[in-house]
Amino acid sequence: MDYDIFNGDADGLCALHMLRLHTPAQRTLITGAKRDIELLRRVPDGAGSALLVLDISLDANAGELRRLLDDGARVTWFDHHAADCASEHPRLELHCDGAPEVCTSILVDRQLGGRYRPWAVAAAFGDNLAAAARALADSMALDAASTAALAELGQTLNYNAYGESEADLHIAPAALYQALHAYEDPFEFMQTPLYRELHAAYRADCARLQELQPHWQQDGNAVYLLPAAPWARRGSGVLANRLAAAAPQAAFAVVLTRSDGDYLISVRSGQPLARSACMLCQQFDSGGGRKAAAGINRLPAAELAQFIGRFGAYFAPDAPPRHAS
Ligand SMILES: [Mn+2]
Repeated sequence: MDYDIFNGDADGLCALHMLRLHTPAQRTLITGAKRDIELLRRVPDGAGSALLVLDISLDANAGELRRLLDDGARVTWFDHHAADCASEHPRLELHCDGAPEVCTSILVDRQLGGRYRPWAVAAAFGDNLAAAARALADSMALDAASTAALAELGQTLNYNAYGESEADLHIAPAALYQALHAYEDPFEFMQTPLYRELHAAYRADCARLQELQPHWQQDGNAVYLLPAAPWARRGSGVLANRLAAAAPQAAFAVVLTRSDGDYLISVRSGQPLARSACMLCQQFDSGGGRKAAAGINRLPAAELAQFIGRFGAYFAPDAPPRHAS
């Protein structure tokens, strides 16, 4: 059996969409909420299989990748998360680039020579890479209104991936992929009732986020605390992206209360090269991510004050730079 394995956010969805517009195939889909990244463990057996893997960290799946390659699987992988464990293998084709200005859909767009570029523009906006998204839009001479519409599309698709599990999401990512895959033109997809409903739900959750105040702030950096509610679980990613867009030089943490009382944390660094978000998050169990955006999957409830203390010290203006290795 062959598999398309992808992150359920805008970047993962659009990357697969572009590749399957280019090379149509019906494969078993494996995906999930944004943080469901250990997806290769869901592949029972790699013997004779072709796997396309998009927008999930190789390092987070390194053991399972080894297992599937040993089974005999052929694997193609596009991603922009940590891939330090990557090694050469005759059946592994890697397109991994951790540069802060690329996302998986941009890597796919390069591979396809810009053939389905409007989807890459939407994906880059969804991954909060506005400058890269605008550069791509300019390369197609897209007008301002069309660019803004693709930004809304990317943000809405990205929003749909946030939740503690797929149960929090309005549309399961595999179903959303199948709905949008019927449309080569993103502007046609944006006219569908399914998309309009999703966009309305996104706007409703955004309205609730507008009312939030910081839980902690210092030196222009801030920590926001969200309650244990489905709207907060869905909106946490939107909030993090909006904060980062509004103050690009600052650092933010969005602390989401899990249904069991522990915390799920997203960290954004405004200085990803000098103070990478992942270097802070890796100090905690279940922490990881990229230089500009990283997270902690589960912080015990009792450790919130400790986290905020370390966050404040790490991003303080007079703290020494932390270079990511
Ligand atoms: Mn991505």
